[in-house]
Amino acid sequence: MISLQNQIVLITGASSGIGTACARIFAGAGARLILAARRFSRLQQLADALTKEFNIEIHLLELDVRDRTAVESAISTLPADWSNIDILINNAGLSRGLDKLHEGSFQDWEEMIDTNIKGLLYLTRYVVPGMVNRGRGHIVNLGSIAGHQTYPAGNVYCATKAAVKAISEGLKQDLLGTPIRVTSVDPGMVETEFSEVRFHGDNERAGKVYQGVTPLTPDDIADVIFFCVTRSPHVNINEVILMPVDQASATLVNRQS
Ligand code: NDP
Ligand code: 8X3
Repeated sequence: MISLQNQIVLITGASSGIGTACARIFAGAGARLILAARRFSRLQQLADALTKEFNIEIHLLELDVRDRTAVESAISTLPADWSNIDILINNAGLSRGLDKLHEGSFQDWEEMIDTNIKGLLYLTRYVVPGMVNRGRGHIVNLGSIAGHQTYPAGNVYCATKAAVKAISEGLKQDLLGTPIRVTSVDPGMVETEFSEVRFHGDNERAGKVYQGVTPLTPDDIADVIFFCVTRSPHVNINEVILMPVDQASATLVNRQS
């Protein structure tokens, strides 16, 4: 197992769910954290709590990953002692709507494609060249079982996660010959703000997604990511698919009524 003490870890989507859980587990290991999201006040609260508890250094980025110029500027203007990013966790992402394709909302599609595919590509494109130059680094992408199995009305969200799968595989191939590692962590059902966001703030509908099942928690995912990045430097975990015991596929869920 390798130490994360003083390693620089950039986590996108750190203001909620899996990203917040990642920030906590990496803070506990003594990493230096760059936390990015649009909701800056949430990042500030998280940073205050983690700094107090773990006495680590944190740098915050108020960033919309869909904005390529903003991503370029955020990465290129990092203070010198924050610029050598060791681990990039491309976690920012969302689903919008659960509609038949022929009835879908253009705005929902664009938001998912711009965030889950283009945002992830922008971060990767601006961070990875530094890793290549330094000869060290690890990229962890948040995929999903939705990238392996398309489910009814999942259409565009599933397509974005299938794209993440292809991008992770392509990046691994393109980095062959370097020591840089690439991992895709692909969960099933995790209880976060994900469903509230998918249903545009309809909390009642969101709650029903997790009714009668024991879903994964954000900490479960952070734990797996932590495992992947702390293996010996010659080990690359390409892909991890994990789901709750109560789930067997994107559509097969065991609910206690
Ligand atoms: P949450 O809604 O709890 O968190 C999503 C995070 O993404 C937030 O911090 C949000 O921050 C950030 N985000 C969204 N859009 C942008 C943007 N344009 N720019 C910057 N940050 C953005 O959901 P999860 O924690 O569940 O989701 C994290 C990842 O895990 C996503 O990629 C999701 O697809 C994936 N995933 C989730 C599963 C689940 O069941 N929950 C299962 C499989 C994969 P802010 O709004 O402050 O910008
Ligand atoms: C989130 C899991 O099954 O809701 O990626 O698409 S699912």
